[in-house]
Formats: sequence, structure tokens, C-alpha cells
Amino acid sequence: MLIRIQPDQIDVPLPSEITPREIFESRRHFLKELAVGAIAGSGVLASAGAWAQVAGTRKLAARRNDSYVVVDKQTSYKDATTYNNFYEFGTDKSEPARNAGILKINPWTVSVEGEVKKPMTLDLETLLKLAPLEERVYRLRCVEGWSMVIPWVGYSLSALIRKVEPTGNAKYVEFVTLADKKQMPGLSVPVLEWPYVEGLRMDEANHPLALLTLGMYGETLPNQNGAPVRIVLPWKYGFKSAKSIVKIRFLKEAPRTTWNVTAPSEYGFYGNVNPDVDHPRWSQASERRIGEDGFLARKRKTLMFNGYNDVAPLYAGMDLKRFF
Ligand SMILES: Nc1nc2c(c(=O)[nH]1)N[C@H]1C(S)=C(S)[C@@H](COP(=O)(O)O)O[C@H]1N2
Ligand SMILES: [Mo]
Repeated sequence: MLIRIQPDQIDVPLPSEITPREIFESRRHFLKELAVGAIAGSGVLASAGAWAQVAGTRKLAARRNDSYVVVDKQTSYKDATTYNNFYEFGTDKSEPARNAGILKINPWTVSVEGEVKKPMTLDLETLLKLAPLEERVYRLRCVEGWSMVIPWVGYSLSALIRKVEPTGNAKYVEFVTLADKKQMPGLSVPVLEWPYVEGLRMDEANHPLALLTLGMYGETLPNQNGAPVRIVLPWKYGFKSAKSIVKIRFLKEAPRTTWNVTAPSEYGFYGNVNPDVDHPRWSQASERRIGEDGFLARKRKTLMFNGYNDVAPLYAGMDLKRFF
């Protein structure tokens, strides 16, 4: 299948637009309020672990799939592994890289259950061999107003879905991620409901762009990027791309999803990238590309579905202002 991806567009910053820094600060401020001071002064997040052993990753053989490669310049490995959202390891962008080193990813299993004819528990080696590994270079746009371009390694989630044979009742897929207080200092802070849970409608999950992801930059995933297995959904805001998945459940009804439950007026179930639907507290019309900081920083226009127009038929006839 040929995937058409719009090239990126560089825009001149509008003075009226709030800066990414402000966006970042305001989201953090909001979360602190939610936690009713639980973060402030707790010292919990600052205490754990040393710098993560990104060196603990290993090479993965993958064939580049050129149908899924954006033309944009790739984000540097350093930026992609040190500027992360992974609240289980802290809410600051630098904390996952510092704290996730202690996460034990071997052994690891993913239990696939619910409305399927063949429920199964898959270990990592089985997951790595379930389908041929592909390299795909995707844009990922965070809801906070920044984006990256990352060469992921994995295969379409649909390959796994086929294996477990969903029943006719399966209308949604839920991704449940690891929640282990012993390994994840962020769980002591009630910023979000743990475990972090995300979900998709079945047709979204079966779209070839939905990537079951086991690596990046030719290697297994660093812990801060969601080792050993995560999902990447390039047409949706980054929060939909759940990290360190332990359970995939097929459901009749839509699952509760973490950000939607936390702030329903700000984060919808769909989370599709949409420059025409602002976040209640900031514009979504443009974004900052990580790595283009300082005087080289330029604002880029955010594209509908992050430029992945092939997904548009999934939402035909839906009011995307209502189903955001
Ligand atoms: N389990 C879990 N998954 C998560 C998150 C999280 O806090 N916990 N953050 C999400 C958000 S907001 C973003 S933008 C992406 C960031 O992925 P990256 O660090 O690999 O760029 O991960 C998503 N997946
Ligand atoms: Mo995000």
C-alpha cells in the first residue's frame, strides 16, 4: 500500500503564538495543580537512578520500508532519547533518560486477551519474530506543540491482530502499560491514573500506519522511549502512543484512556493531530521541531493528521471538533 505523506511546511512564527516553553510550563503547572502539591517538595522524582544505559540496547535487523519514510531531517538520537514524556519516570523531559535505566525489560511478556479466538502471551523473542521488522521514519507530534522525526523499527499492529483472531464483538483495542512502583518512581505521584492506558477503535488499530514498535535507530528501544514494546501512531498526538505495553485487550466498548480521564475537555479519545482544533489553553496550528532550537528555531505549520492523509477515510462523516 502506498502511503502519501505531505511534506512538512515551515512557517514564520507569529508573535501572537505562545512559545513551546510556555506551553510546556503551563501543562506542567496544570498537572501540579491536579496533584494538589504532591509533586512540590516531595523529592521523589529527583532521587531515582543514574543516567540510563542507552548502550544496553542491541542491534535489530530491519528492512527500510520507503512507503513510510518522511522526507524531513531525522531528529538526532541524543534528542530523541533525552527529551521524553514518560511520566512513570518523572514529569520533566529529562527525567525518563535519567530514571528509566532501572526498568527490567527481560523477561517481558505481553498478554493479548479479551474478544479474541486465540488469546496468547507473547514474550519478546516471539514478538520480534511475529512479522518481518521494518524501519519507518515517522513524524511524531506531541500535544504540547513539539515534534520529532524518528526511524522506528517494528511492523504493522495488524499483523498481531490477525494472529489472535478477534471475534465479531471486538470494536476497540486497549493498551495497558507497566505500572510497577518498585521500578517507576513517577507512580508515587498521583499526576495520572496508573497504569497508563490508551486505546483505539478497531479500524484505526488495523490501519497499516499503526506500528507495533520494538526499536528505533536500528536498535532495540531505549527504556525512556518505551522499551521493550510500544505503539506508535503518527497521525495522532504523542500521548496516544503508549510505552512499555504489558497487555493488549480487545473490547466491545471504548476503554477509559489515561489523558482523557485526567482532563476530558483537553484530551479526547481520538487525539488526532488537527491544526484546526485548538487545545483549550493553546493553539495547535504550528509546532516546534526538536533540535531546531536557538536562533535556528522556526515554527512549522502543523498538518491535518500530521500529514498522514491516508487515515482520513477512518473519520469520514465525523465531526472532528466534537470527536477530538
Ligand atoms: N506509558 C506511557 N506512555 C507514554 C507516555 C507516558 O507518560 N507513559 N507519554 C506519551 C507522550 S505525551 C508522548 S509525546 C510520547 C513520547 O514518546 P518519545 O519519548 O519516544 O518521543 O510517549 C507517549 N507514551
Ligand atoms: Mo505528548
